Order: sequence, then structure tokens, then C-alpha cells
Amino acid sequence: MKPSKLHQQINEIAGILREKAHQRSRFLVVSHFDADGMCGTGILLKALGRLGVKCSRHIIGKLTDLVINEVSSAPFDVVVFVDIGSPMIDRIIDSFRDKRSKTAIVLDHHPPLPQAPPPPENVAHLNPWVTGVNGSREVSCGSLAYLVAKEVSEENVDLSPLGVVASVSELQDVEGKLGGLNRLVLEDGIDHGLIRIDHDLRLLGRQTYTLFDMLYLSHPPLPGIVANKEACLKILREAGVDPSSRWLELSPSEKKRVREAVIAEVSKYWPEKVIKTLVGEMYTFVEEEEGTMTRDAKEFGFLLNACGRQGEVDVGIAVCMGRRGEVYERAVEIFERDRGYIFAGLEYATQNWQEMSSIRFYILPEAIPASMVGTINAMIVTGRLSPDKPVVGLARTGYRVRVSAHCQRELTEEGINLGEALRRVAHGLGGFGGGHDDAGGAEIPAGKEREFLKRFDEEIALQIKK
Ligand SMILES: [Mn+2]
Repeated sequence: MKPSKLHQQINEIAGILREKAHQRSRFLVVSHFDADGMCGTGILLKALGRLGVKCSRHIIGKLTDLVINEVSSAPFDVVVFVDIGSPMIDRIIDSFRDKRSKTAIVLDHHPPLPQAPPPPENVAHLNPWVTGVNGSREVSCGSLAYLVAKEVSEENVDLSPLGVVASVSELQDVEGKLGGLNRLVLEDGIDHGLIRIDHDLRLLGRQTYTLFDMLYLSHPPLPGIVANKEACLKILREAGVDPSSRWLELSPSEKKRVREAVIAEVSKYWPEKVIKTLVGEMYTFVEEEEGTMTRDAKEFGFLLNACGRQGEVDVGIAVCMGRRGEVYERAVEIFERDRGYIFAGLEYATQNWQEMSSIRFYILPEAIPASMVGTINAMIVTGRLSPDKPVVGLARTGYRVRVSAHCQRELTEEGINLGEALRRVAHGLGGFGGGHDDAGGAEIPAGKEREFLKRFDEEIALQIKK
């Protein structure tokens, strides 16, 4: 690890923030609408607020040339790009080069544009990759923002839980715990009595989900279990626990029985190496109320992502800034609406799917956002509800139809290549598509659903015959 160069850059950025705050500069934070972006934003807004700065924010799904031009011309002295910007650093440099009275700060952990021009004096670029630190495993943007904030003032150590939420949301704990620079953030939180490590089953919902939901909506999605009602109930019955109780209500021996039953099922499909990551570190924020989503790092991240996805970023940011009570309740409502769509989609799909010779398909009702068809379809297949045939989900959105197709890995050994079939059939109908052999997506014009299904079914039949 070579953090020293990165730490030097962190110090420089903290210095710029302090200086600009002292000059009463007008700040704008431009950030991404996922949990990492919102945590990073929350950390910076808090840290700047403590320097007496009131800061505007602009939370977006994607950074474009238009956004860069707009924010560089808007009446702000300092624009901080958070969790976005490195892949477009050349455009940011171009846009700020002739605006010497303005400062751009880019704080991002995505791989930067290779061979970017050296930034002029009024552009500061903080990115772990540039200094040889792996930004997809060792440091989230929330962690970067935290390290800057801590350098600005030691009092910002109380923001360390947000850094941990960000890292967990970016799945940088996939191997069972956080490492790299993320670990420094975690340790700050532990040293200050804010965070506790639990060695536990690493599933979503330890604080608020029923045991049934923890399995039925499992994250990570568990093979043979997720979306599979019967399998979930069987596991919980065998473990001798009530499906409607919550994880934190279980005794250590009950937890052990559930853990073992889950592992026994998953072992049929996953290699030992992956199964090992199912038990590991989970992070609990001890100052948060027990039984709330903000007490568990993983649940906190899901709460924020739901707010972002539904265009409710203000609620998400408010929760990051420490608002609870009514604001928290509002965030939970948004989250539950999101989760309700998944429940409804799974229920609808599995009760209404139709058989063709080589596939099963369903068309989601319009009450469920079309953007969720991929998630729902993947859960059905991971839960092994259709082991013998690919499953195709369709969802209409305006004048287009979104298509998602998944199948078990075993079927690809018989010659099935869904990505290829989607590409050919969608293209032939004036749409587009593609993907991998066991998962893919497409978009086709509305009204072509039946024709698409007929041709896709034929295409898959051909693939199997070959
Ligand atoms: Mn990120």
C-alpha cells in the first residue's frame, strides 16, 4: 500500500477547503445520487458547516458536459465534485482553465481518464488510483471525504460512520471485512466508541427485517433461497425459529442454527471460498436507536440508495446529516415503497409467468417501475425457481419495453447464450440488446412484445440444438 502520497493530497485538499472557507467563498457540491455519493456529500456539508460555510448541492445520476459547463459558470467560487468527475477530468480542466477566480475540487474513486492533461492551479484532483491505491477495493468516496474532513478538523471524527456506510454500500467489504484506507475510517469510529464490529451472518436486515425477508430478499442474493418462498420457510422451520421475528431477537444458538441451515443450502451452489464470506464483520453504529436502519451499515446504505433511486435525495442527505425522527420515518417510507415493488414484482412474475417451448416469460404490470425488471428477474433465477428454462421479464416504459433475461449457469453449457439471442432478436425488431451468456437485457419498441417473445423462444431452441 502506498497511502503516503495520497495522504499528502488529502492534506492539500483540506488546506484548500479551510482557506476558501476562511475567505467566505460560495461552495457547491456536485455529487452522485447513490449511497456513496450521498455519504460523501453529507460529510463535506457537515465539515464545511462547522467552518461556518453554507454550501449548495446538486445531486445527479450522471455527470455530462452540460452539467460541467453549467456548474463552472454558476455563481460559485468553489465546486467540489464528489464520487464523480475523474473519468471526465479533461472536461473539468477545460471548463475551469480560463476561470482562474474559481476552484474545482474533484474527489473521486473511479478510475480516472488515462493520460489526462495536468490540472491547472485552480483544479485539484484527489483520486486513489493516481497514487497506486485501488479505488474499487480499498477506499470509497465516502472514506476519501471523511479523511479530508478529519484533516480539516479533528472534530469531524464523528462522521466516520458515514464513511463506513459508503464503503459497505460500494461492496468493498465483499471478502468479509473492510480493508485498506476504509479500515482507518472504521478504526476511527471504533476508537471513538461510535462503531462496533459484530462477527455475524453478512446479510441485509439485521436490525429491521423479519427473518423471512432476510432470506426472501437476501442481499447478497443467496442461490436457492432468494425469491424462493418455500425454501425460506423450510430453512427457518428446520432451524426452529419464527419467520416473523427479527435477527436481533434471536438467541446465539438460534442464530447459529439459521446460519448453518443457510450455509447448508448455499453450499449446493457456491464454492467454499465464497461461502466463507457469508460470515464476517458487520458494522453496528452504537449511538443509533436499536431496531432502526441507521444502526446497521448495510441497512443504512440501502435506505440511502432507495432515496436516490426515487429522486428523494434531499431526504437521503438529511439522514446523512444526522436528522432522525420524522425525516428518518420519511426515508423508511421511501425505502419500503421501493421494497414493495420488489415484493409485488416477484409475486406477480412467479404467479403469472407463461410457458413457451424454451423459455418462461412474464410482463410486469405498469404499477411497478420498469427499471426494476432486471433486479426482479435476477432474483427469480438465483432462487432457482426456473432451473430448466431461461426466464424473460418484460416491462413497458412509455413507448419502449425493457427486457431482462436470466438463466442458470448450467444451461449455458447446453449452448444457451442469452446476450447473443437478445442482441439478434431485439436488433431485428428495431431495438437493441446484449449481455453475457447467462444474463442480459434489451429494449424494443412497444407493441412488439409478442413478436419478440416468439422469435426469442425460437432463437433459444436453435441454440440448444446446435
Ligand atoms: Mn462510489
